[in-house]
Amino acid sequence: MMEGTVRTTCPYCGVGCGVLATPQPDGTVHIAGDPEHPANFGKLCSKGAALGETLGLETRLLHPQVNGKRSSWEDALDLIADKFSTAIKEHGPDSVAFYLSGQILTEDYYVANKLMKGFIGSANIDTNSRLCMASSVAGHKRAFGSDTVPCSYEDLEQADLLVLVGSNLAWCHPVLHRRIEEARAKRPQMKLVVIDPRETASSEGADLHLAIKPDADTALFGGLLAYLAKNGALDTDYIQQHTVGFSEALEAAQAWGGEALKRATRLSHAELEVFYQLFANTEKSVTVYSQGVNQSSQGTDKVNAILNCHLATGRIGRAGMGPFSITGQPNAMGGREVGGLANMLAAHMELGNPEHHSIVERFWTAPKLAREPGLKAVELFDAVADGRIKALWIMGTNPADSLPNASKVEAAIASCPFVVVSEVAQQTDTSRHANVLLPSAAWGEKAGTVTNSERRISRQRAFLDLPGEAKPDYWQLTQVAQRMGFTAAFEYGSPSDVFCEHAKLSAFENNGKRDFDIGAYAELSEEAYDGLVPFQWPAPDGAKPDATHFFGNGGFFHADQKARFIAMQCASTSTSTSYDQEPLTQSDHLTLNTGRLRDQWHTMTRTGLSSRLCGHMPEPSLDISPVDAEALGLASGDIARGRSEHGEVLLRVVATSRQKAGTVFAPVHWTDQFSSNARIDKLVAAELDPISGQPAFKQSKVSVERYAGKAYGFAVTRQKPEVKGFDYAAAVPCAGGWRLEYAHDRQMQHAELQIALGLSGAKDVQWVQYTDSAGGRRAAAFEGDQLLAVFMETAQPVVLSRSHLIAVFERPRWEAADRLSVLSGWPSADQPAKGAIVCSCMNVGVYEIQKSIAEGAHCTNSIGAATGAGTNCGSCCSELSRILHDQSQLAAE
Ligand SMILES: Nc1nc2c(c(=O)[nH]1)N[C@H]1C(S)=C(S)[C@@H](COP(=O)(O)OP(=O)(O)OC[C@H]3O[C@@H](n4cnc5c(=O)[nH]c(N)nc54)[C@H](O)[C@@H]3O)O[C@H]1N2
Ligand SMILES: Nc1nc2c(c(=O)[nH]1)N[C@H]1C(S)=C(S)[C@@H](COP(=O)(O)OP(=O)(O)OC[C@H]3O[C@@H](n4cnc5c(=O)[nH]c(N)nc54)[C@H](O)[C@@H]3O)O[C@H]1N2
Ligand code: SF4
Ligand SMILES: [Mo]
Repeated sequence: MMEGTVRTTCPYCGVGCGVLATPQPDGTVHIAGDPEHPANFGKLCSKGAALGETLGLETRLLHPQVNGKRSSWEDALDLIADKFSTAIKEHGPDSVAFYLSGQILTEDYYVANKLMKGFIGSANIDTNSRLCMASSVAGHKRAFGSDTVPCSYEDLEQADLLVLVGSNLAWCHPVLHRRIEEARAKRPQMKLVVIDPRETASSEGADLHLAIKPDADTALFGGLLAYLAKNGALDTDYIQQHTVGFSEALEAAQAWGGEALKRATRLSHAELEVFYQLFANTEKSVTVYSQGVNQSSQGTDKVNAILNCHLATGRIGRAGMGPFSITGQPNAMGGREVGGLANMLAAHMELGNPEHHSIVERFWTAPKLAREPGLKAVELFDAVADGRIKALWIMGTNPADSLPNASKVEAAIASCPFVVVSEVAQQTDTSRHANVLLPSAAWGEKAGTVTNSERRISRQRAFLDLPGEAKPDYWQLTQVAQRMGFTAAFEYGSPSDVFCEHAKLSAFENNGKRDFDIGAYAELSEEAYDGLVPFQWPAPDGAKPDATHFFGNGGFFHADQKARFIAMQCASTSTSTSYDQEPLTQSDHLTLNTGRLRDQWHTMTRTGLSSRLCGHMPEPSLDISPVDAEALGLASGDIARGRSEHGEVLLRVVATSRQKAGTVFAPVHWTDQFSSNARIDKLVAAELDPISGQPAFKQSKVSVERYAGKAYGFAVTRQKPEVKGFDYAAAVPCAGGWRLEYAHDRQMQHAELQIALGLSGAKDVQWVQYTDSAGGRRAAAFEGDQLLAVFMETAQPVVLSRSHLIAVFERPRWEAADRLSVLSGWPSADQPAKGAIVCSCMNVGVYEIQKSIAEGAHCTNSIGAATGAGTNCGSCCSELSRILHDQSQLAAE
């Protein structure tokens, strides 16, 4: 390791990669993968590799604020304690709430949960994990009696069949995807099946892609269960010894005849047969699933349909086998472990279970233990909207953007009498409505632990000083708790005190009765905590269990130690009747699917700071099938208005055969901070899974129509543009400044544009401009010899080389004679254009990749050799394959 290097863990996805961070003398931080971390063995994806570019303080919240004015910590904390105490006194404990995040650390989470459930006496503490993992939690608990993920990452490499259901692993868990790719390269017999309504980077290299009808997963896995029974692929011993309810589940699954199954899934007999046969014949099978499963009004049923098939074949808890719910956020698992959901207690104990109440009550010496479940995320914000919640504390999440029916949620937050937001970013769509803003310590400044998808607990360590007056989240909570009168229970000297207490509680009166036990870590010294090496649970005190799997020999956590099969009434899949009409070309019948892009993280407060990451997909897009696009008069590059009964957005159209007719796809990432009108959750209805309370984010009914603007522009500016004034606008950083795409219903006045382009502060602006014969405008603003902004605007979507204009912008000085050349919009013949950036690490564009293929590159390696693309983190390799594939098809035509 380099001198000064600190071992820590990536703050993004649930893979939980180990990171080596080395602060440099010039203030930058060198970032590398930790070769010793068992999640990534040195690898990082594009987001992890760019962490060093997101540590700047320009957009950080650095001081507490009360009602928009800077305040001292003392005053802010006193005020919070007073408002919470008053609300509790006047309206009872259920009039206050915490809304937290799978991105805060276990220590933060533990303190918040203890304060709310043990001392305030309410269970109104929920988190964005409700939007993320709640259906998996509910499915696990129904089947296993506990929220246990039975697999480890090694299983992914040891399997002979991997089934990805509703998971775009290549973009959302890229390092796991790379590990799988490498395992497949070594063992080509290993098969990969992807079940996803659209083609994705993950389906690119799959042996089989089932473009299933949205939400038909319960039917698909019900059909599989029936097939396994019919074809002698059951493990009858396992079923007999370790489970109950098999015959009822099978009977329900058998209700699906061949035709009904085909109609429900929109898959052919051949497709179903190939998948079912593969699964039946491959003992070492792992089913990986994520939001295409969880985020559905039948998410819990989908989970149990998958678990049923693994229980029926006894393929669980052995090497290379099992159902594997992959978590999204870096500490989604830690949040579940401390009980940070409204329907859990602590350390995987339950509300509503008197024995558990007693354990936790005595352990905490809790004066007022909550015994009933609290409000789940969507209900919680309903209660904010109708005035039941008088004081709300939001920490590490941005609900004004990420909850369904986002405009309503934002209005609810705005109307709440008292809102605290703990944030690292100066302004978010949520924090603009806060009464009190608390500056939180960010990644690299705070210390604690996170648990990744395979139950591995790793340390996050600080390698930077706390900037401004920022303070860790757990500290903020302890200070308020103490001011509310709960001094003794919240006197922690450091995160390690919190961690040890959490570990102790996990072991307290446990004796193997509860899955979550990390008693071996209950007595860590400060030094031992500092040096903690990543470990997997269970880790009870005393003998370390030899296996890292659960349930290979039964041992479930229901009272009889047996797993439950769940009988799913297959009729439940027919609720989504609109999918039966195909192809769906009626504009008011499109199903909106939403999800993630490779290089952005959620609401972009951090990844939106890296120009490299922002180069990948710089606009809020709407993927639509060519059939629907044609029917609606839309072409790629147009702007479309998406509308539901809850709101509307404007998005850039991408017509692509990856999208099936009747469905559209939009990314989740865009907020008012980067776009004028693209917050996708404004469209999404708050339809919930009745068991888990998780919203159905992937199946909204929307209409789509062409937006007929009068002016379409592209600009590059030095200062952050003001996106608000445009109908459509998206602005992200690029090398040397900001890139802006916009569309408006009229040509803007020059003065308006000047403001929008961030030029209002510039003193001596000189414009170079011309208007072409079609009325298009091109202009560049200079101050002295510096280029401040350049824009090109036409009556139709702008065709020009964006990458060229961005490159032009990087030139430090402009002589008067050269200035007009800025306005050409295309590079001269000796400077080839890059095209849209595909490889963000090496800054390689699609034109360069296409050129290398035309010149003979025939695989991702040879593209890499010619252009550098894919040679660093490898996150773009599936896109390179896609370009190769498309290009070779073109050549064959
Ligand atoms: N780059 C990046 N990575 C991330 C994140 C990020 O913001 N950016 N966020 C992290 C978080 S918190 C999470 S939760 C994970 C999410 O990780 P994923 O679940 O892999 O990501 P999504 O893109 O939300 O959705 C996955 C897929 O589900 C498919 N799908 C939609 N409906 C259905 C259906 O009915 N059935 C099936 N079988 N599939 C369906 C979608 O088409 C989509 O491709 O990613 C994590 N990783
Ligand atoms: N339509 C649709 N909507 C979705 C989804 C979908 O697939 N489709 N997915 C859902 C899912 S799975 C998820 S997980 C959510 C994610 O949605 P959110 O949780 O709302 O999104 P983030 O941008 O991750 O919000 C994290 C916030 O915490 C701040 N932050 C970062 N570090 C710290 C810290 O250390 N302390 C504090 N206090 N704050 C910090 C960040 O600046 C940011 O504002 O979105 C959900 N919404
Ligand atoms: S895969 Fe990427 S985002 Fe996820 S933990 Fe690893 S480096 Fe971070
Ligand atoms: Mo998530």
